Amino acid sequence: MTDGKIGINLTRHIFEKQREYPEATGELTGILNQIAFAAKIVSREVNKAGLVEILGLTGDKNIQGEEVQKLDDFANEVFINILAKSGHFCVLASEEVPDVIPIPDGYISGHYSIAIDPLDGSSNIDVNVNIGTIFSIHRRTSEGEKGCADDLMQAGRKQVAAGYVVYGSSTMLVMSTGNGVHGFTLDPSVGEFLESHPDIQIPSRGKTYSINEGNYPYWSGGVRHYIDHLKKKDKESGTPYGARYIGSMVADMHRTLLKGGIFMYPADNKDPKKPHGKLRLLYECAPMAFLCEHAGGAASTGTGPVLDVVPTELHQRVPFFAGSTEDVRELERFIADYD
Ligand code: AHM
Ligand code: MG
Repeated sequence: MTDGKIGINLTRHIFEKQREYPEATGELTGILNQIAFAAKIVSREVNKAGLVEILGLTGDKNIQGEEVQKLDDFANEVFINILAKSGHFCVLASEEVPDVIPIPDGYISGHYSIAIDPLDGSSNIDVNVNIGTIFSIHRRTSEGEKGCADDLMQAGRKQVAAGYVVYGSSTMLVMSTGNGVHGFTLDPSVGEFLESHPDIQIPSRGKTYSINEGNYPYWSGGVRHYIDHLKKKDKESGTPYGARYIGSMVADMHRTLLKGGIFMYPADNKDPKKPHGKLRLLYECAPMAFLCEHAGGAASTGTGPVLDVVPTELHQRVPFFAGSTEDVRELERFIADYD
């Protein structure tokens, strides 16, 4: 039994925020409802994955050359099906699909574009560790009946909304429409996302760093010196920092948003085919950067704001450093001094 006090749900939250902006059309409410609907279906499947043998590899490789797992396929299909037919979008992009995804014939072409990573952290699916969905929404810029790649290839700064869903010990949706960053937790008993983390603010400095340190020999001097610095004993700078790395960007960024610190996936020289690191600009870095900045933090490529990068390729990768502003600025200073 509860005391009858129930948090406001996602729909009411967006509706109330939109009332503060009389020019808003209300369309974002519909968009976020469709995302929440798809997320609930994926969440249900993630929770029972071990029971129904949906885990495991399909044997296929995705366009990044990585093994595709069954849950990736499922999440990809659910999100594309729901979003492409929602009437809100003119074109879609997904990590799992090489080209832009058009709206199927017979369905309305809407005013927005959306880029998604339907199930991020795929290496963690088989081991019951948090995974997530990331989304980035832009207003349509092209004219004509159908949308095109230009509607997706816009700087992150121009996003009208972005967010992620983390499938963890509970399922949470964290999003921003440019008016604060807000977190909602799925109450499975009523099937609603209820506001649980209003107005998330990243502390200006954290105490943890999050990076795949096995790549140390492949990083630039600036990144290596920065990590060395974080591990030195120095009362004044608050070091040594603690290390936390899950290997699911959504989970690592979720912790960073709530607790502060810095998450990093730098460029490295491990694989000549990936000179800019591993993470993708459109549906991983730009939406996370949008959330970071709107929560009072920062997100950088090491030399400038991630949100100012104008995409040149759909599946472009960029170095990524995000979290507490003072930590990100310090990293930038190391890169400027050593690289
Ligand atoms: P994915 O989209 O194939 O799941 O890859 C992205 C993931 C991120 O969630 C995470 O930050 C990163 O890969 C971890 O990479 P690594 O195993 O190299 O540390
Ligand atoms: Mg991914």
